Amino acid sequence: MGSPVKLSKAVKYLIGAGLFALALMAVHLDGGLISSALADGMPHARETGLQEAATPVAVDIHHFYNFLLWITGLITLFVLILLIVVVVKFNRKSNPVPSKVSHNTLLEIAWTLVPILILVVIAIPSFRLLFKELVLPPADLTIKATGYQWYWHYDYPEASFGFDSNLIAEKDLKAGQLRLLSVDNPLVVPVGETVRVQVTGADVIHSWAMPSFGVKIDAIPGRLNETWFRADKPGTYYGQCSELCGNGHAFMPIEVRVVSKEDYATWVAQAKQEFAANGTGKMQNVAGLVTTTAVQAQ
Ligand SMILES: [Cu+2]
Repeated sequence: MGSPVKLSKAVKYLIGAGLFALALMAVHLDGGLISSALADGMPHARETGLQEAATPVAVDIHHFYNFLLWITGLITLFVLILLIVVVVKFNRKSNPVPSKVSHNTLLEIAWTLVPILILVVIAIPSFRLLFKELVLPPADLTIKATGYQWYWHYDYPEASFGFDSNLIAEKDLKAGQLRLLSVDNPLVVPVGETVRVQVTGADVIHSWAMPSFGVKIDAIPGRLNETWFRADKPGTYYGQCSELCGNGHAFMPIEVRVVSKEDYATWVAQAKQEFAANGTGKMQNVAGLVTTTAVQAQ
């Protein structure tokens, strides 16, 4: 430091870093807007935001995410300004005789209290969101998702049927089906109804994750986890197992079709017969719904 050339270089680096951080933030917020335009519950190339929210919980997660992005952005900007002031005003050349001040009570109280206040402001919506996710509202429908190496099995205990849901291999994809996301038997749920999802693992830990629903919950052998969603728009939504579960981890996607109540009733009637007839539709360990025991892999 000291020479004007070095000084201007340092300031330039700082300003450059600050602008880069702000640009990243802007692109991120913008990415959220871009992805909102695509209402189809799947990831897209080059998007930087979150997948479009399809449930009230996901909407709240997006709000909280944007809120945090603003707070962290403003703090970053504030620290950047302080650093620039220090570099410009207090270098050896412009400030040859340093101040001997060792403390300032008011300043010290302020820099303790302000971060506490910021954390409280973050904690309030954070806890509200956690409660919304974890306290299940009365459900219209219960579904049990069991993770296997490497596919999902779904049970509809109220309608007494279940089925396996397997990835469609790349060579078998038909028009409109997605590589690594489409499955042979998707989960089907009625639109606008509260669905309770009970999740467990049959062999190792998996994770049932649906980004557009704001749901990600571990599927743990010997334990029954619960979550919920209410999809407000009909459509097809995709998710993936999100816990490294072995070499087929990338090949056990989740496909959820959200359909009208009438279509759902028709599908249930058909599915009961179809899955009973082909033998894959046996309900698996219904006792697990209430006793939280593990589903046996055999
Ligand atoms: Cu898995």
